[in-house]
Amino acid sequence: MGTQEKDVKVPDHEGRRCLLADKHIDFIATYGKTNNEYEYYITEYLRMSGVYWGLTALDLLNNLDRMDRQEVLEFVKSCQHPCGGFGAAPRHDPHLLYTLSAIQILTLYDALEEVDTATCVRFVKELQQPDGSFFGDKWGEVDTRFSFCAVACLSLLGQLHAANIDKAIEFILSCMNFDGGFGSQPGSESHAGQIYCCVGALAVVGALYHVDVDTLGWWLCERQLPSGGLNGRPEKLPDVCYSWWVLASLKMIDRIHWIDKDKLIAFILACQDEETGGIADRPGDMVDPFHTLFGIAGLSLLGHESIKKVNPVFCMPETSLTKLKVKPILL
Ligand code: GRG
Ligand code: ZN
Repeated sequence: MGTQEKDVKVPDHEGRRCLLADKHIDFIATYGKTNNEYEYYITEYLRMSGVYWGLTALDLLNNLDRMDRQEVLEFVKSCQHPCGGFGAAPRHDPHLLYTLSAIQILTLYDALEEVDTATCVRFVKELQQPDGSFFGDKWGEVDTRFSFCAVACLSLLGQLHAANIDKAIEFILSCMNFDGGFGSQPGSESHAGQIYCCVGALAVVGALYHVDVDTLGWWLCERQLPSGGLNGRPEKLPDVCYSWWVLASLKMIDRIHWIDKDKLIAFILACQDEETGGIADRPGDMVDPFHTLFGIAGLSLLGHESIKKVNPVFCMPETSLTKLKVKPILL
């Protein structure tokens, strides 16, 4: 007897919805200002990333001007520490996760010169360890997410050479598994989110030729379930954010055509809230800015005509990356 695959039902009429762009724009632009104050308050610990998710979603929908540029830039500046790193909110400790989000926001606004980028480069570089891995902050947790954050930050700042790139590659490759995927550390199970980070970091440093494209591509396209949605590893439920982690990885290794596009589009569209706007992880669940961004970014990779083209490595509109000196190298 085979094991029952976990999945969800997509009601037929919901999959046939169209993209409710105006509703999503309103949802993002009013987030934290209207009726979700409690939710806004309890998510302060990740505010910088929340601002990046919201701004990127708006930009992909051609509505970046719905936010007050000066207000956002003041917020970002107020989160930089003398060491160069950024916290999630004022007075929060600096961390690579929020440092990348801050640098991404500044890049979206073409405003990198408004902060101290030289000390930021030093902050990132000093978190690299002798084995090539990166600590997320001074407390010493190691994770391939932080390798991605580090090289992505340095690349956006035009300072990739500041870190030991050969060692960074060596560490990422030590996290590669027999199934072609990558985990958070050497020996950890493959997970689509970590795969995005490792494949993305290798693309940034021009070392994607190390991946086993067929094995990894097969593992990634096996993430699609009968509902059309993608999960992050075997035996897990589908979730809209994997439309980003999985699809962006497939795009980087030139295997996006191994996915059933129409079924995935229908799944993402079924996760929209028709009343409030916004996209949820699964049909009928509560919407949030995180899944709203990754749903929209996924639709962009799938070629949706009313969404700007998204860069599969940085998850930012291609239009905001024109000044990048060294571009990621995809397969
Ligand atoms: C610039 C887009 C961008 C990202 C920055 C931090 C980072 C780099 C990437 C995070 C990648 C990652 C690990 C994503 C996974 C997020 C997620 C849904 C985790 C939940 O995992 P589980 O295993 O849940 O608890 P499942 O879905 O497996 O049930
Ligand atoms: Zn999710």
